[in-house]
Parts: sequence; structure tokens; C-alpha cells
Amino acid sequence: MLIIGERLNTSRKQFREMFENRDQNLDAIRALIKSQVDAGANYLDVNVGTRVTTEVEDLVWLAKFTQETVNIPLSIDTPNPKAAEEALKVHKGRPIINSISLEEKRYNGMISLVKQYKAGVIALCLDDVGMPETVEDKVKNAKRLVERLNKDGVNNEDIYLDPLVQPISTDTKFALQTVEAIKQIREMFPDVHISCGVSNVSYGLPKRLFINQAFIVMCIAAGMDTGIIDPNDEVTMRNIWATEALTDKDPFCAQWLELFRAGKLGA
Ligand code: THG
Repeated sequence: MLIIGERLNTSRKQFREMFENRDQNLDAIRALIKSQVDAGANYLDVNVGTRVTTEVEDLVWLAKFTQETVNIPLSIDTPNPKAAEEALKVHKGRPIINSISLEEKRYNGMISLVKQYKAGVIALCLDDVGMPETVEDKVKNAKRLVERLNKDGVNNEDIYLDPLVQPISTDTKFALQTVEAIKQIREMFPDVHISCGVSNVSYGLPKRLFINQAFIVMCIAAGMDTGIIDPNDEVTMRNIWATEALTDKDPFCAQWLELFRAGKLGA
């Protein structure tokens, strides 16, 4: 599974406070970056969306600082093509642009960047009509996205379809609908990536982590291969590895055995 670390996001109180006084918190921010990579993140998501008036310069700062600290690429998380463009200018390696959608303005603003930087792109199953309300809508939007991106020269291996995880505190059918959408999208497109912001599912509930830890198992079993998650949660990571072994994604259980030998499965 491709792990995108979610913790560099100013919608999280802890990071927002660090970021507001970043000159006094460089060591703490560095530690937050490094700990995610040490825990197994392959990409780090960078999101300063709450900083509306300074988003462009703040995203550039965070992208630069992160890549001076660790040697992995970023998931550049913004709906704003200008912010994405400036962050891409300072980015090293193969970025993921998070995200494009079927919203006309967003699609047109982002697609030229995807092509110019040969980036991976997270594609939200969303159009100008709004959030998809049914499994059928999610899958229909996924199909439209793949067709349109292919037509614009983007290969399936660079597309990360995001069926959009909504909180079960709003409607307890939401988790199952996402899982069903993942299943159907996986059947339709065996070689496209499917990515979810798993932690969204528990928004508004206490003890969110327990819900996230269970949900990620369901998503992987349905065919998700990329997750925007908290890699510093050991149970989440263990659940990912265990589910990969259980779903034939870990030939000969070699990864599981290697993690055991390296002492990464705990006591
Ligand atoms: N799809 C895509 N991108 C995304 C999302 C998605 N980016 C943002 C988000 N959803 C994924 N990232 C997060 C980051 C943090 C939390 C949830 C999703 C989160 N964090 C705190 C926590 O750990 O409990 C909340 C409390 C706090 O610290 O303030 O909930 O779906 N493409």
C-alpha cells in the first residue's frame, strides 16, 4: 500500500498551532515530518487550507521545509491551482497533486500542472452538481474522471481515484457506500490507484482512531491501494500490513515476516 502521511495539515489543532508560530517550532515541525517517514510513510500530504489569505506562500514554505528535512515526495493538498503551481516549482521528485475533480474550474486549473510535472493526481469523484449521494454517482464520476484524464494523456498508473469518505456521524450508510464504490471501481479499473482520506470517516465521534483502524481494513479488503492516514498510529499500520497479507497483496507473507524480523510488529 502507498502510505500518504496526513499530519502536516493545519486543520489539525496541534499542527495549526505549531505552524502559526513556525519560527519558534522548527524542531517540532521537523520531528513531525521525520516521525511519519520513520513510521513508513511513502508520501507526505501538505495542507495549509485553513490559512486562506496566505495559503500560497505558506504551502511553498511547508513544501520546501519538508523536503529539506526528508527525502520523500509530497502530496500537494489544495484546491487552488495557484498554490499547487508555486509548491510544484520548489518540489523535488515525483509529486502527487491532491487534487483534481470533475468541477470544471478545478479540472481546467489543475490538468495543465499534472501534465507539465508528469505528476500523480488524486481525482475526487465529485462534479459541479456536488458531493455524490449514491454509490452509483461515485462510480459514474470515477469513470468520467478516468476517461477524461486518459483523453488528456494521463495514464491509469498516475491516477488516484478518491471515492470521497464522508463521516458516519452524518449518515451511518456512508462507510458502506464508500466500500462498495471502491469494490466497483476496482473491478472496472484494475490498474488505477484508489485512494481515501480514511480519517474523515470518524469525524464528529469520540475515540476516532478506533473507527479509523477498523475502516481501513474494510477499504483495503475492497481494493483501496493508497491511504491518506496517520502513519504514527501503530495499530493502523499493523492493520494495513495484516490486511495486505490476508488479501493476497503480500506474496509468501514476505513483508509480514520481514516486519516481524525487524521488530516492527510490536511485542
Ligand atoms: N481526500 C483527499 N485529500 C484529503 C482528504 C480526503 N485531505 C485532507 C483529509 N481528507 C485527509 N487528511 C486528514 C488529516 C487529519 C485528519 C483527518 C484527515 C484529522 N486529524 C485530527 C485527528 O488526528 O484526530 C483531527 C483533530 C485535530 O487534531 O484537530 O481528523 O478525503 N484527496
